[in-house]
Amino acid sequence: MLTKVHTGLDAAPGVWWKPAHKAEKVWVAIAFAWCMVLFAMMPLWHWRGGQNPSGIRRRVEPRAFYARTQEFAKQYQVGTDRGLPIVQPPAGSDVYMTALTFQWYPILQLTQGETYRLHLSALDVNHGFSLYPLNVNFQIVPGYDYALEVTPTASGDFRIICNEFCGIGHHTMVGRVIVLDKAGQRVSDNANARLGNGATP
Ligand SMILES: [Cu+2]
Repeated sequence: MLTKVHTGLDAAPGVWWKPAHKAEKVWVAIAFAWCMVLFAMMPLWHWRGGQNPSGIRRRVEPRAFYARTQEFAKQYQVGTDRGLPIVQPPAGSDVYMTALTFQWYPILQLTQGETYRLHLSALDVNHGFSLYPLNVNFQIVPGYDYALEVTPTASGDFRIICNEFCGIGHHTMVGRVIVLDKAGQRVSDNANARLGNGATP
């Protein structure tokens, strides 16, 4: 006995479609109108929103940026933590940080209330800058210098987590930013220090 199998190549028997019901049309219209509202809010948020980063983007050669970061680290190095230099730049200066598989180079030591121009870029692949436990997130793309005007508002020992999968050691890619208090002292009893890998130099 031969059973007819419906393959989808032929139209299904019977009336399988019906014109859209009035209610369905109304819902499609509402959904479309809402899409338009959200679409219009994108430029509105860009111009009126307070959450936009103050970033300046410039093209850079990744190796040149890394060389500049190394030069910067050498200039202002004040210590070492497991092979990575701890760098304390003067207030108001240009600060460099390079993301590479699988580290954030170098460790920055900044002062609360001072303003810095932080330059971020990657040496190899895309990385994600996520300052923990604060909600600060940026894409770090090789070939682009992403400069941000930053003023740390809280002292402590912060971690940078890579939030863009970058390879086999991605989960180990944890960086560190130390923010000294206004008197230039390290905050010793700080809960933030225990949130990351808990290292103390
Ligand atoms: Cu990563």
